[in-house]
Amino acid sequence: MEDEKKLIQFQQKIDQDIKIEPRDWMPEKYRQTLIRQISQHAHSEIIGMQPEGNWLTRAPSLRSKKILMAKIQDEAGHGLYLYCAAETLGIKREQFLQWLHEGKAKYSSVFNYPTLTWADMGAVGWLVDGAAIVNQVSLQGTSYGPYARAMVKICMEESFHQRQGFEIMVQLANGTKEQKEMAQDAVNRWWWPSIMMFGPHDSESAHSNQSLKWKIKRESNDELRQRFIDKTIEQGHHLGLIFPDPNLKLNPETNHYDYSPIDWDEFWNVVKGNGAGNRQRLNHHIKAHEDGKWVREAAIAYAKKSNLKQKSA
Ligand code: FAQ
Repeated sequence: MEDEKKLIQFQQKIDQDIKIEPRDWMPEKYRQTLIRQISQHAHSEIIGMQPEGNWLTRAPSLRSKKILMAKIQDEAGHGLYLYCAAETLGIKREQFLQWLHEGKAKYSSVFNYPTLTWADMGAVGWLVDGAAIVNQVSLQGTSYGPYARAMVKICMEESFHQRQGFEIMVQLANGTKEQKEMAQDAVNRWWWPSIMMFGPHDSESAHSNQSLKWKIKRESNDELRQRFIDKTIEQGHHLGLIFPDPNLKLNPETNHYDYSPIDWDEFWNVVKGNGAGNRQRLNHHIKAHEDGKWVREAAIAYAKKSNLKQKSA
């Protein structure tokens, strides 16, 4: 009875758009859903540094190297904000990483694709960050306070990332014949993985109904995917590049772009760990985590020592 009353009050708060804070009562399933989604979001930011890090040593100018470094550094910061938000739900960072390493926690499917050319740095920024922004702008209104506040800061930086990618695409699309071909090839390879980032169609999405009711998600996977497609097509036209979908047409009745069926077999194959880069991404993360163990231990020992000093002073 007590819990039922609490549940009704909880839903009333959600319906009134009052943020839920770490010390507030919350249903266990709400907490578990947040732990899953926020930690997976954090892992995506961190694993997402790898395909871009791949190009740091080969960026074509000092300017582009500097900008790419700043972008990757931002992604690390986003991972940190999100791990901190997830930790307010009573789980330690080390546990999140263990779940990732054991394959129990996911990260975005899109980061399992290889970045083969410099144009991929353009396509990732333009399309992958572009898709991430559409999703994250919506999540600024999520019902859990620490997650919503992390999103506000992240969104400001993501818009710079999207522009970094678009700038590369503009340069290549207006460059030599070879550069334009490189840009087109990157769009051919990154378009569908970006569309898939939004997750399964609403009818197949296991968590959407409850997450929308609790306002963890503010809009559905398909609504966000459609918004991304509609705004990105116009940008593609500006670049003079062609999207790899012959059915991409503005529907005068809906005023949205229609698109071809998504290859869900490919999506689930990648999500289940069988994409081109899954093993490499995870092994790299595990190795970096193990190699950095002594640094974490030294930092903790140093913090303890300086705490003791402060207390005795
Ligand atoms: N990849 O019932 P739903 C970025 C899973 S940040 C892998 O619809 P939900 C920045 C899903 O987890 C990109 N798995 O699930 C950047 C669930 O499995 P589970 C990350 C996916 O949670 C740019 C199952 O399918 N953004 O890119 C994917 O309600 C460049 C059923 O799906 C976020 O994480 C996928 N794409 O909705 C960084 C945003 N989609 O957990 C570096 C926050 C679905 O039961 C470089 N997350 N699944 O085992 C969300 O908005 C939601 O979690 C969704 C999925 C929309 C991703």
